[in-house]
Amino acid sequence: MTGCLNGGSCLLDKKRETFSCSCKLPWSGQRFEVNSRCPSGWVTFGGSCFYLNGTEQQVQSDAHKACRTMGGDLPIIKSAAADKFIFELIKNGNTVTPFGAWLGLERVNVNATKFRWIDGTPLEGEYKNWFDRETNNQGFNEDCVNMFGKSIDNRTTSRAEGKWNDYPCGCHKSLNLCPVVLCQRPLRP
Ligand SMILES: [Ca+2]
Repeated sequence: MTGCLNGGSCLLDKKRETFSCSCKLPWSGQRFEVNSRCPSGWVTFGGSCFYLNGTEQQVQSDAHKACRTMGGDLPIIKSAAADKFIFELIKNGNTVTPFGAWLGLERVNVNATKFRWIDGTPLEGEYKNWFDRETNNQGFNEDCVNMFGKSIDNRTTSRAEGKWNDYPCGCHKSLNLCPVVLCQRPLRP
């Protein structure tokens, strides 16, 4: 891929033989940055590449595997800016569900009170963005985490958009309550 598929502008860095572009997403017209140091079809933000797979994924560990197959992993959010970027991405995806996307954040142990990112960083003392009264560990069964997506059909409140929620690691796909897969990987050197 040498630029945008659907309109946009690119900057070429001849010295490094790389490019970065501001491209429109084909399905929404929203602009995102694309960089030749990411695989084709991925967008970039803050030194990482992101790929939004529009498939609702029932089991968090399967989402994890899907990302690993592509050389990435589930997203890790350590700043308000990255958090905002990821919500923009999922709300402009070609599949939008109120349950948003799986995050790379897990309870340290089943029913433990503490969480850690999949890179091993404890959540304690780091940026966080839980929704009101979360984490609630509903049914003592919420060891994984999703970011709420765009509120549609009144199935979630609009106040929840972009906020985090502890969630069962296996969701109810038949009820359309599943997050989609979003993957993150570093920019190639
Ligand atoms: Ca919860």
